[in-house]
Amino acid sequence: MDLNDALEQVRPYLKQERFDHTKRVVDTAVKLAQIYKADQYQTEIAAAFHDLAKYWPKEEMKQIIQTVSYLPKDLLDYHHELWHGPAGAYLVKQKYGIEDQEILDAIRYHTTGRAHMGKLEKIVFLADYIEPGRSFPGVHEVREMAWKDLDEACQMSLHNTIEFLMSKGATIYPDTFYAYNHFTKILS
Ligand code: DGI
Ligand code: FE
Ligand code: FE
Ligand code: FE
Repeated sequence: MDLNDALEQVRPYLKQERFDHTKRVVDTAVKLAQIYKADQYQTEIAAAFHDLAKYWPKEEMKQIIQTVSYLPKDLLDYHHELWHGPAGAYLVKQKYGIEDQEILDAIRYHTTGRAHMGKLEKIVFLADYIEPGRSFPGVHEVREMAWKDLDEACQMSLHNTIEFLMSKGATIYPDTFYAYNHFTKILS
């Protein structure tokens, strides 16, 4: 499975705009991988598949989370937007036989983040946030930081996301807070 194989596998599951986003995440993640010396192949595969389950039927994702023993059941108490990472990681393993835990974790945690993320997880998490198609408030500053300090850029993106969710009165999944606290502690 190379990058083009992976992109061709995900393409039918995504709308055109989401597929274009995926390709920009791949490009952005590969640039980050070069700077921070992560493996290019793992980066390409994780980024290509990160949103595989973005449009998966909600009921099927719910069933995956309910039945797969290692997936936390409390995800079901939060917004369904948080299900596509964990469900996607499971599907990538089942459908394509990808067993590389670093790739699977980068897909699984790409939306929420978590404390103690590995390098590949951080790269996919950040690339998803800063890819050139994104226009979140504050994304410009995060993009500039991304080339200087991976942890600080992740901390900034988590800060912005938490602020955004709170401003909407939305709930925030605990892993997002754990990720934010982790980066904030190691940077202080
Ligand atoms: O799938 P993408 O749109 O490319 O991006 P994503 O997987 O990072 O999804 C981000 C969306 O998830 C964003 O609109 C905010 C929403 N969201 C809802 N609850 C939470 C959350 N994001 C985080 N990090 N934590 C939450 O608890
Ligand atoms: Fe996503
Ligand atoms: Fe994200
Ligand atoms: Fe994405």
